[in-house]
Amino acid sequence: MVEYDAKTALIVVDIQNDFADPAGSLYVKGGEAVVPVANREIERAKAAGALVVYTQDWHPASTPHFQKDGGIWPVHCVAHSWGAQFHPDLRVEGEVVQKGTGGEDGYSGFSVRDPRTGTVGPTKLESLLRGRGIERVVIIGLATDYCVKETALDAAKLGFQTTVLREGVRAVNLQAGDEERAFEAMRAAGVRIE
Ligand code: VGL
Ligand code: ZN
Repeated sequence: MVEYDAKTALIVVDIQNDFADPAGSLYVKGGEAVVPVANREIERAKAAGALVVYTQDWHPASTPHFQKDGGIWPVHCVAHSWGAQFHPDLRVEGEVVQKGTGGEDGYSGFSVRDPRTGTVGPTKLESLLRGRGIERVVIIGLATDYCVKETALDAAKLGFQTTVLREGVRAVNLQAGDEERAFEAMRAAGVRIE
């Protein structure tokens, strides 16, 4: 069981319809199962005075992130669409950090990357955490092998003590084994898998 306090932030990654609803365009198998886990952790975090923040994949209708525009993904999480909305059962009580809004790949909650130029820029997440004196982060959400992994790797690199709650994440597994490789990469970077 992870412990929360005022210097800990719970980061809830991309629990949006396109990933978490079986009818979503990039449905992650078992994605809906993370919703009650997230709600339980949000409750525990809040009770302990921890910060709760949410990330939201938020793409324009056309972006090189999408297959149809030269990328690898089906169209998903288009700004303001049903698929981009948080799962209706998710408790949303905290600040939301949107990523990919300018057509970038936004895998990490901390940074976005222009797929054409490779330029990486920050989101508001780090300054939000620093402003609250956060030292530790707990990460849950979707998907283990993309946004959860990249968010956890960035968090560890930025010096936050980082824990990923295994029960609260699910993987895309585009290739067999991606999930295990993601856990390995996170562990190698000093992330605790709980
Ligand atoms: C994600 C693929 C494309 C994620 C976002 O949230 O893990 N995966 N965009
Ligand atoms: Zn995306």
